[in-house]
Amino acid sequence: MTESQYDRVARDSADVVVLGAGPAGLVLGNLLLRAGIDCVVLERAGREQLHARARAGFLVPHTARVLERHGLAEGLRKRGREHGVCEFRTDDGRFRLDYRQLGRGEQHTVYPQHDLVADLLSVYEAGGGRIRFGTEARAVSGADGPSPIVTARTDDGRPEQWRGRYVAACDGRHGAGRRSLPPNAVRHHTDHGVSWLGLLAQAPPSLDAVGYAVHPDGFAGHMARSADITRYYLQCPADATADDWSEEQIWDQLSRRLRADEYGPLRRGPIVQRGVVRLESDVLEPLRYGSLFLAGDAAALISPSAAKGANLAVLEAELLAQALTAALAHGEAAELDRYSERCLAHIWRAQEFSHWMIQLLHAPQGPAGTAQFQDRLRRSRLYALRSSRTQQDWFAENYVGI
Ligand code: RFL
Repeated sequence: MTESQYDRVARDSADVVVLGAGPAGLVLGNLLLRAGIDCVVLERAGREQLHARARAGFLVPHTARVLERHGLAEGLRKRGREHGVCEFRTDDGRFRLDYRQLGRGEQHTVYPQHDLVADLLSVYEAGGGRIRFGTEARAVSGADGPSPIVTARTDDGRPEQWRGRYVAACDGRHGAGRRSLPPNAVRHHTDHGVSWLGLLAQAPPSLDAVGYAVHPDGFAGHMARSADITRYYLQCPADATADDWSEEQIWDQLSRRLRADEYGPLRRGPIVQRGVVRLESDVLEPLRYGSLFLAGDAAALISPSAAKGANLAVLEAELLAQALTAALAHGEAAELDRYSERCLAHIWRAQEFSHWMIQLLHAPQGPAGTAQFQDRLRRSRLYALRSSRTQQDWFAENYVGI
């Protein structure tokens, strides 16, 4: 950039520059705002896009408690629905786990992620929070010093620079936070070798439970989202594209795998959203690089098999807000030093359980002999889950815990 171009770059500052307005960025933004910390949120998408992005729905009790604790739970309290039963459908019949009666006796709250994002945004803006839509962070530089700089570009092509004392990268797995890490950053990554066709159907739920179908044709899942929207998953080939199936084929496959003939028909309706999700996981270690901190999917990507991603994002955002507040308002930096370690303990626990779920729900791949052996292990795992109270308590604690 020449000097005259540099002069035309809009420059601004905030104590904390937050990248991304997903659950992580907006919980963090709200908590900083409440604590009187000067912050700004830079978001690549427009407001309408944020309101329309349907993703997660199952929130664990810890997430509800965080939102409640900070006055962010009004929508969740009014429109969220409690949910505490899952049903497995297998070759050996079906069984239900009422996890409200197991483990710690806790349950999920079903509340669509885009509604949560809309709530967080409206509280943030009502409190005077600064947010810049249509502003894509390109890079973070100077994170090894006291005033990191975020280089950004607006939708209409204008370059911007934001100087902060800290940068919180909450901009997901493809964001600028990850792209700006030093070469010594460690990324533990695994591809689980499984793809799902993720579907949103404009149809009421077909079961009064989360449905997990373990079928020779592949996994199928059923999760209520609201009275008239249901999320379904269909395991699909790795090279599949979202449009490979007609709506009729999708419903036929879902019915077959969820064994509708035996257990009752599915309530069909138009498929309003579809996309292929590759089940991958990764964890960045550490989550801090000088004055740059990672949270949410930017810190660790987790496969949706155990519905933990948005919940981890909220947990990390609260820990980061506490640590940044201690540093900026009270001059205590110890919590910032502990942030990475504290989050990683939760992240790895969630990764392990999510990995266990993947192994439970999908036929193993690989050479025939090994795959057969693994398949027997999987059946044994299902049997233990069906018959052992100890195993069920362990499942429940991990399923709704974080
Ligand atoms: P998000 O939600 O991706 O938000 C990141 C934001 O950053 C913006 N952004 C940028 N902004 C500025 N500059 C850049 N360079 C930027 N790059 C990106 C994006 O526009 C976006 O607004 O990340 P965050 O906040 O970390 O939250 C993570 C969760 O969204 C994610 O983990 C969950 O959706 C995962 N997940 C689920 N998690 C649950 O806890 N329970 C569930 O039931 C659940 N179901 C799911 C899921 C994820 C799914 N997909 C799409 C993989 C179901 C599915 C199908």
